[in-house]
Amino acid sequence: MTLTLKVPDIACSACVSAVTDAITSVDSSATVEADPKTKIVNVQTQQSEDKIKQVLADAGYPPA
Ligand SMILES: [Cu+2]
Repeated sequence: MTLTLKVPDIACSACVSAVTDAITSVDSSATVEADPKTKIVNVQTQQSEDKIKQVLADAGYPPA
């Protein structure tokens, strides 16, 4: 499934890397695109939306 999440705490490319690593740690086949300007994260994943939101929150980037 494809998720579009707003993650306000993404501020730079290091944040993008952290978010991407967090998601791929639970779904190695996930595709993550995150934009520090819009704070939008697009995720293609086999995991549930709840799982991805939980992972992001645990990584310090809670979705809005
Ligand atoms: Cu950053």
